[in-house]
Parts: sequence; C-alpha cells; structure tokens
Amino acid sequence: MSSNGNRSEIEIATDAIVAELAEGERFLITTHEGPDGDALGSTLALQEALTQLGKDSLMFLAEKEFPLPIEYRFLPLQEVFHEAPADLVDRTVIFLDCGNIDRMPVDWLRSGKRMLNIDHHHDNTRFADVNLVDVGASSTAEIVFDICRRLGVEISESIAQALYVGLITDTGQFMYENTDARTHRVAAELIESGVDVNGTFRRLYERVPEAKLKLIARALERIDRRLRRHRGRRDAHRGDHRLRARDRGDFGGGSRAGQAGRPSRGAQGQPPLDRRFRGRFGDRQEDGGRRTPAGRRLLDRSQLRRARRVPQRRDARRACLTAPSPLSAPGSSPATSRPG
Ligand SMILES: [Mn+2]
Repeated sequence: MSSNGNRSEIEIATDAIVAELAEGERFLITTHEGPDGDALGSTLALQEALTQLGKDSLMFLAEKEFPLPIEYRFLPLQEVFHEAPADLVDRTVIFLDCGNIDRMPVDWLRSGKRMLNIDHHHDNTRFADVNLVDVGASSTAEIVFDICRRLGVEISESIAQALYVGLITDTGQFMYENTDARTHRVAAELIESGVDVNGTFRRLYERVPEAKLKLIARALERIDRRLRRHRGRRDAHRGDHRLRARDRGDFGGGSRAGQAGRPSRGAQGQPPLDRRFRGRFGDRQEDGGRRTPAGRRLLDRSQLRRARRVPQRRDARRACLTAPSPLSAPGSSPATSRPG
C-alpha cells in the first residue's frame, strides 16, 4: 500500500487548508444534518480556534436540528446560526465531517466565497475547492486538532472538551477499529488541556431523559400486571385443569369435530356423548358457577376470554351438540332396535 504517497497527499491537503484558514478573514462553519458528537465537537472547536486567531467566524446548523439529542445538549451551541448571513459571498464555507454535500441539503451554503471540506469518511466525494480527507483519522475532531496545532492555536479547555466529545463518540469510546495510537495520543493531549474525562462520559452516556425512564417504567408495570393476571387465572382454574384435559382428549379441536360422534366411542370405553354433555352443563353443581334457567353454566369473564381464544374448540362442541347421538340415531337406538 502506498501509505507514503497517501500521507504526502494528506500533507499537501493539510497545508492547503491551513493556508486557507490562516489567510481568510470570514468563515462559516457547518457540518452534516443530524449532527453527531464528532460533527458538533469539531464545529465548536474550529469556531473557537478561528475566533482565537481573530477571524470572523460563524456556525450554521438548520433550525430543525434543535433541540439536539439529549446527550449533546450540554455543548455550548447557543450561538449557532439558522439563516444565511448577509455577507455570505464574502465567507469561506467550511464543511466538517460531511462526506457528501447532499448530507447538508441547504443550497445557499454553496454560494460562499470558497468551500473547504475537512473529513475522514472514506467515501467523501471531495465536493469542495479544497478537500482534506484523511481516512486514517478516527474522527474529524482528530484532524481539527492537527489543524489547530499547525495554526498555533492554544488548545483551551473548551476546545479540548469539544474535540474530546468528537473523539469518543466517533470511536465508540475507543472501542472501534478506527482507534489507534494517534487517537490515544490526541486524547492524552486533550486531557492535559483540561478535559473532564469522567464528567464528559457521564454527560454523553449516563443521562437517560426522564420521559424515557417513565416510558420504560410504564412498560415494565404493564408486563408485571399481565404476569400477575396470568398467574391468578392459572391458579383459579387449576381445579378445572383435569376436566379441560379430558375435553381435549375427547374432542381434540375443530378438525376432529366430525368424528366425535362416531360409534366406536363406546367401544373405546368412553361414555356416550349425550351423557357427557349433560354432565358438562347440568350436573356440575359443585363448581358453584352461575347458571342459566336452562341449567347451562354461565362463563365468568376470564373463562369467556379463554373460550374466545380457542373458537375452534367451541365450534367443535356446538357441532357435537347438534350431531345426532349414537344412542338416538335410527338403528342404534334401543327403542327402534328393540325387536317387536
Ligand atoms: Mn465523524
């Protein structure tokens, strides 16, 4: 791999960018839509760096980006512009962390005096007048750190803080493959410049919004209620369990409904169907349930729910009820089969 060739290419681009920043007077810094930690951190850091050098610099983000995701709201972005400045044509527009101009779909941004492109995405389309695309950098923050150094900018606590946010968010807290020795060296220097490491991690990763917590709590409560209801129902009908098991054995669901009345039942030693149904609806007084005037058991709410859940079994029962009983069927009835 021509890493030497690559490096010199990046060196050349870095020199060109540094020259643009050093010589320019008015700037407008922007990034990609839906900005992440790297986008916001690099923007803030470069804004402060250019201001420190006495430049007139503005930051732009569309109004729709606000409010930002909760984890980024601690960043000091109060001075971000949402509109085109009147002197846009005199400003050099700097795109940070933006691999493609369509990732910042605000057309007037292309009407600046110059366009600079500082990024680390491997698929960067190099859309600007000067493009510094360092795919070996973990983050745009890492590149901006390098630029600051070359411009002789003092890495203040706030610049360090902003760049550190870009560094840890784009490297997944130094876990991704883009993390290397250079990343850690930059991190070390930022920490030496005053980054509140623990506080930054806490702000970025431990601030769960109250609304989200409430939502999770509600969902857990609902699951708990369902579990309790399910257990209660199970316990209440445990006595009914054996009967239900027998029902299943006898009817086996809707598909076997048509076979339920076949004469071989008696041969299997099972009671005739009409007797079984009398038992189900008429004889079971011991369950204490409410009954219709005809003696049918009224289902309580949970039993109804259960019955609705297995409609095919109810249909099977109805089919059995209306099917001719083997006892009353002509030919098998004692009355008609009796000789004489
Ligand atoms: Mn990035």
